[in-house]
Amino acid sequence: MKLIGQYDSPFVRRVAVALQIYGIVYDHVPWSTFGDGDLVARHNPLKRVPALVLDDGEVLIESGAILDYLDERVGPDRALLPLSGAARRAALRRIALMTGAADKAVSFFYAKLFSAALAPDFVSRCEGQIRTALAAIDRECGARVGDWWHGATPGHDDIAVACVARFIREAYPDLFDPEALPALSSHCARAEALSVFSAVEQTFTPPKG
Ligand SMILES: N[C@@H](CCC(=O)N[C@@H](CS)C(=O)NCC(=O)O)C(=O)O
Repeated sequence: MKLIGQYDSPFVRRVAVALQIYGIVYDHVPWSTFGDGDLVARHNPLKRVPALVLDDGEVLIESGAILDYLDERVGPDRALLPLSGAARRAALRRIALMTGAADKAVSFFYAKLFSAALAPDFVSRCEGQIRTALAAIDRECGARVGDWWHGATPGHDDIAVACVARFIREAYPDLFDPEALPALSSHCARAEALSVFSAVEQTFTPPKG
């Protein structure tokens, strides 16, 4: 199995952390979607990462779909999402909030990189959406009992929160004030201290426009 993409992508990293937790061995192919765009496109016509190439050559794209496959592969007892009910819906909502914030943050970053000027209303809308998503997840972290949402080890929602928060903190330091986001910052520190996170980390490097 090969995981394509660099670990400064929160989408690639959330798959990589899950692979570490599952104990699945894989080859990491750290292609950049810009510098290695043509290589990435051979596996994903959208020229996006992550892409997971299975041993029989099948290629999975989209982090949520990849994790869905991996949960199925390890089986219900080791899946990193509650299997049903309110706990599953809440976890999926947290994941949607954070991956949505990451989608916004990534496309806003590209817009700034490739555009000579952006309309101020667009800038404040994007920045506002990122800020309010972070504030909402900070409140959820603060209301949680225990270190993680589903027991003793991180689930897909815990992982998405930590990976996306780190990406936003590095790509938009002005939008991430640790003092204003205390519960989220504690969550990130707890996650980053785990070997399953530190084994797959890379400081954000902006693409060259
Ligand atoms: N929704 C996708 C988002 C993936 C994504 O946006 N990846 C970024 C890297 S952080 C990318 O490949 N960007 C290149 C591009 O969109 O041109 C997922 O969950 O996998």
